[in-house]
Amino acid sequence: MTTFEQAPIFQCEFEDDRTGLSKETIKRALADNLFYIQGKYPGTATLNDYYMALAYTVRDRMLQRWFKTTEAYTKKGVKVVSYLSAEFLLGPHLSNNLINLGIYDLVRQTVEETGLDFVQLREIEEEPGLGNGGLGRLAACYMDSLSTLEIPAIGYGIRYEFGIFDQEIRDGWQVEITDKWLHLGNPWEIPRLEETIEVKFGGRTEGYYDEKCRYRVRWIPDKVVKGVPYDTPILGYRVNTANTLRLWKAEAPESFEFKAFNDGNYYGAVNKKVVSENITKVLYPNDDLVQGKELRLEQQYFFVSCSLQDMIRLHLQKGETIETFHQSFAVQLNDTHPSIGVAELMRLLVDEYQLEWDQAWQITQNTFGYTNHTLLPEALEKWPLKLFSNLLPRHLQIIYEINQRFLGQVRAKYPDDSDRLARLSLIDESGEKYVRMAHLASVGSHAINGVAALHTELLKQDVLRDFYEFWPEKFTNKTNGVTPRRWIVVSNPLLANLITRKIGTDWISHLEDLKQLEAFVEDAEFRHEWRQTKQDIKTYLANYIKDNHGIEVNPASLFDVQVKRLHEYKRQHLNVLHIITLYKRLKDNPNLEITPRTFIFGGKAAPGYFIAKLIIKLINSVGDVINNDPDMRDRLKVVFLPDYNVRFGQRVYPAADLSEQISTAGKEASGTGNMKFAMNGALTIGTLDGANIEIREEVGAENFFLFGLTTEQVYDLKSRGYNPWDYYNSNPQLKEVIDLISSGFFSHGDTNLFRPLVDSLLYHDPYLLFADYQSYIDCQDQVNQAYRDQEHWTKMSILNAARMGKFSSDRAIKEYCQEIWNAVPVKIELAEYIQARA
Ligand code: PLP
Ligand code: NBG
Repeated sequence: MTTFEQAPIFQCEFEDDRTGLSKETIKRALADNLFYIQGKYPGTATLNDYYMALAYTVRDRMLQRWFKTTEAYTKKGVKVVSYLSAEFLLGPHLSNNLINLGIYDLVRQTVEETGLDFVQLREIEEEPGLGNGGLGRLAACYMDSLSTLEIPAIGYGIRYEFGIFDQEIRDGWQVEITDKWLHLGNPWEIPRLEETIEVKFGGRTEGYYDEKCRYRVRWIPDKVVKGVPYDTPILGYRVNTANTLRLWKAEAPESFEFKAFNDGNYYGAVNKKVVSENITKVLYPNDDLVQGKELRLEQQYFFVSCSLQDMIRLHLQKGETIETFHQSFAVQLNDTHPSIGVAELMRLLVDEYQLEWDQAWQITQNTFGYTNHTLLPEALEKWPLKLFSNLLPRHLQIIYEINQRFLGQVRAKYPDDSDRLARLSLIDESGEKYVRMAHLASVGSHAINGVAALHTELLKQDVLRDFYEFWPEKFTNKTNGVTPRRWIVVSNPLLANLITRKIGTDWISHLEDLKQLEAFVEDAEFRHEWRQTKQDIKTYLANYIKDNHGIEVNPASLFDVQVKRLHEYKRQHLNVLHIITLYKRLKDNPNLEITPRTFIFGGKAAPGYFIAKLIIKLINSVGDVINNDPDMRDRLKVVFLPDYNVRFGQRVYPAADLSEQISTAGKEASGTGNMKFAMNGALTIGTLDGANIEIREEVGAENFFLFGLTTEQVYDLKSRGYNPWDYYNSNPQLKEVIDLISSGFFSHGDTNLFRPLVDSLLYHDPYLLFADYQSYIDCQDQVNQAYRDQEHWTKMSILNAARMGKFSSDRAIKEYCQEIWNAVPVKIELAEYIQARA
């Protein structure tokens, strides 16, 4: 027998008994983690301690995969997709990881055998809310698909200490509460202190001649900040790939300045540290709006510089030379937030690695792809020149150089077109000067894409028209998608089970297989099960609402749901106009037969967006009146559920009968909530906007409730001169509804409360609610009729889910891989004896 002293030191590989998946090893790991990591034993452990022990137990089972994945990517010739995004709205990790590992039931049973309540532990997890909405959630779905498809990938972003605020509703108003998601620790991440990177800010530049007498520029910054990477494994579904999400935290280079400290200036000494660390303190809580704050540009540059330096380091570690950088990394810019990367990569290549400009430019253009996510002018980022040059003086010079060369090309193609030059320039000189970030991204990328077919067309015709005329070949469409793992399997296990009983499990990674469900549409038994499943999920939600918000809702009523960020273009207030219309009808005619409905809302408003906050107040005020009016009985209910986030989405999408996707045509780039609803068997009432159009094409026009003006009609009406008064004066029903709000009926007689909202509609109505009102009401009446025929409704519901294959993020990621990134799968192999255990 070998003794301890005789044991060969490196014989033990990384695998140990904790990688086993038997109940016994899981129980042992739970106990060990509780004791050795949390430092607790069952007598003193809190619920959170148990959750942490469970999370570590699950993470341990991912580490081997993670380690093997990282190792495989260090090989020469492997191209890695680098997804640069200021937001990743991940949602809770635990359930998703259990599903992807294939051990959800096993772990749940094991946990329960130890006497713990699995659901309670699952629900205690704080979700990382590191994003505002659709854009950040898309990044999270794409990370899931990249791993599931075994594509080498790394997500780069910011580790905000405070993510999107928590929302409370007090007296009907939104109140913002700081999101302290890290306060009890984050078991899913591992800091990699040894891979810290330095980022420079401010200062000045100076020219010099290098040893070959070439003119060069160097940047002398006045501040340096450290970027510390925190890594989270992102596991694919039932594969061994675990890609990395690397989020950067800002730290001061030294804890504090000893000189100032010794001189007695204690506050001065720590101040620098505080200022540096502010960079990653908080997520800007704006969706589809930019604020132009210096700290925001600092955040963007900080994470982009850390990430590009990190990529270059990884590339050189493979033994490659800098000239082949673009063969190692395909970098995608998730909107313009990381677009400063174009100038930063040029700076790194030219100033730090001493490449010639033309070669550096070729590498840069080959590296980047740019995804645009918005058509709203207020969301297109531009930075005042002064602010930009103070923070990034070298980058401004580089941008000028890029611009001069680019405009030279434009001039060659369009010799006497100074208007075009001004429109295309990276610098907006029409008034105060700005750097236009969408232009920088477009010039510096080899591919530009929109996120739904209509959106891409509108980019070509409007927002990026001049770029399209100049480089038509750069433009492609990549319609968004969402991951069925989180948005069906994790969030709707009842439906997932029903589907699986009929068609097996392949649909989970090949969503187009849901088509097979069409064969059962005429099967009355199946329809019954489908309807019953929806009913059960609605009952869960109804109980949840009752327990947590004290509102009784009727699970047999039609659940009409609008959950998304509050924004005028998304038109939650159009939905309210419909609710008031129904209310009026019932008041005027108490015995009217109507389809009972529960209107469910959720969503956060940007803290500075007054009208959006007033819309929340209006929803709650209308709800108060309706929910307390005995005439409404069980027929109408209005609930605004606070703090809409990923976890909440998982609860509510599956329970919806009707999905409200009612934005003004031409305003919603794509939408992804629309996809989550339809996959879970909700029918959509929607305009021809964003991905609604493609959803309707897939599910069939007869299974979709369409209303409203088209984008063309919207443009046309606006160009003819839109006057909301015309609609108000000619539509008595609309007039009644608006007058009721104005009269103070929903505001205890206060006629001023909703005046800003009503006036905005009467005098401007920029999102054409009045123009679409009647068409919306008529369409809602059709919904009522349709819902009465439950058999037919169920058929439509099944067909919606069955035809949603296109909207898997797996399909979207395959398109990006083939048409933009040129990336291919790499199979990750585990050690044989681990595979045998798994
Ligand atoms: N916020 C959360 C938490 C989500 O899950 C989603 C879904 O995609 C969104 C926002 C975006 O919703 P929508 O596409 O309806 O704007
Ligand atoms: C949002 C769009 C949505 C779209 C998501 C994801 C921004 C800037 N844009 O329509 O408004 O679904 O991006 O592409 O958040």
